[in-house]
Amino acid sequence: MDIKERFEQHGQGHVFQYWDSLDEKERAELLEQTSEIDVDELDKLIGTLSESEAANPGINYDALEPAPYERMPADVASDARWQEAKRAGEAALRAGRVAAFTVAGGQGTRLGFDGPKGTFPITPIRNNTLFQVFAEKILAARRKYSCELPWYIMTSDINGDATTAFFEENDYFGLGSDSVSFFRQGRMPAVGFDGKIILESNGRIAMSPDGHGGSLRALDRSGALSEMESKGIDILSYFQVDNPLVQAIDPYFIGFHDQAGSSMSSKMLPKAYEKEKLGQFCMLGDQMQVVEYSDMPDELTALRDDSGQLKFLAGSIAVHIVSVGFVRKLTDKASSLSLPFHKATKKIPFLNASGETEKPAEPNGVKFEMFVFDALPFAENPIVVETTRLGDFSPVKNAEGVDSPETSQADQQRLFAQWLANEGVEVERDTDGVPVRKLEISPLFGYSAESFAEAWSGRGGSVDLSKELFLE
Ligand code: UD2
Repeated sequence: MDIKERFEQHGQGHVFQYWDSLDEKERAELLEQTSEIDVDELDKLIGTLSESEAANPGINYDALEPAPYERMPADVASDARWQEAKRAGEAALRAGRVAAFTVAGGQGTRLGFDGPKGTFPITPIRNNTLFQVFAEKILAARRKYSCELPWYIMTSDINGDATTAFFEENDYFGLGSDSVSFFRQGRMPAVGFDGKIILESNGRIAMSPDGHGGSLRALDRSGALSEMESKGIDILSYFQVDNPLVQAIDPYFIGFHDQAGSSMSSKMLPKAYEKEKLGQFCMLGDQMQVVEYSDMPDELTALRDDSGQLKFLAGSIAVHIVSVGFVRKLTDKASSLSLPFHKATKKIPFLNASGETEKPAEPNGVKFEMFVFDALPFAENPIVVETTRLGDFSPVKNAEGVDSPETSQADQQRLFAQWLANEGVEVERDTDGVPVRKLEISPLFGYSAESFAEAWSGRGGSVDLSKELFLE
């Protein structure tokens, strides 16, 4: 059936109302936009417009319990269980079963940075970008485990071209262009409260990225999933573009996941304070679920156990291992599994009666997004593994204040100082624990406490601590 007819049948024919006045380029663009829209899916979403905006409208909060997690022992090196997991993870890496996967489709609006977020400079001395930090972590793991370890990066319509151009310009940071793949996430149209798709100009629909949950179907649509299957890759190490401290490739985490036969595993941090903006790992009956911080009722967030510790302690830092077979299952057209869409009421620029694009003063419609952690209720044996804050998490979200470039650089340097201290080298620190003189360690030298210790012992010699220190 003709695409225009299909939209008309679904009450969305107005998106083509200016067709006759559009030039060829505009027509092609509109056809591209409309071909991305699944009108049946959209009908269902429009049917929910009058329902609550809560991301998990059906959740029975009274039945919500904290999810169990694998606690990190004080001394990982002498813990038999953790060492066994590490061996399993390293074996999977050596066998070439692992790929890295970064979601980098977001817009970085809060950071106020004009460009793909991964191109933001973040290291304290060299000002290396987020993408370079991850690239070096992946390169280091490739060297250590002699494996291909390809890297898949999800971009979006907004930043896809700029991202690939950036990798080209930087010669793929030594990874080789054939082992770094980019694909774009899907888009969703914004709709008004009346259920009509919003036009932002006479030839353009207001569309936005479909959320990081869209990464699963984009993996399938782009052919990345089939490519992994043909290469024997069954483990995806998933992380967000905004977190330079992430252990992009963590053999312990991979090992726990593999040993448990889990389809999706996650890392947790004990929340630093009640209202920390982290999703919450919960159980609803026998299903694991992340409840986003904004949806968690205050009474639950505030609950404490007898020892005074938060009852809902396990915060999600958006670091997962996802099995490739699970992504295949979730994206299989024949399966009835699908991630729910979350609704967000927004001010969406629209085409006004005088034919101009107008920015509304009040919210005028709804955007739809999927969240990757909504796959957890479908997962078999999902496990949650504890990590340390400095060892895995210091995101760059805001231009200033909490989770900003300043806090992230301070955390990077705290971590590097800790690695040096483990080897008996004390750098001078201020009262906040941040080194007084700048400190940076390239992931190619060390990307974890253990890899740093190995490199340090092999290096020999001393370092000059009277000035800033960069190790690579
Ligand atoms: C996310 C989690 C939160 C916590 C926190 C840790 C959600 C809803 N919340 O919060 O629970 O774990 O991270 O840092 O995820 N992205 C895309 N495409 C999109 C939207 C986002 O690729 O359409 C990427 C984006 O580039 C970024 C990541 O997803 O890498 C996180 O997105 P965000 O900044 O919207 O998530 P945030 O900080 O609200």
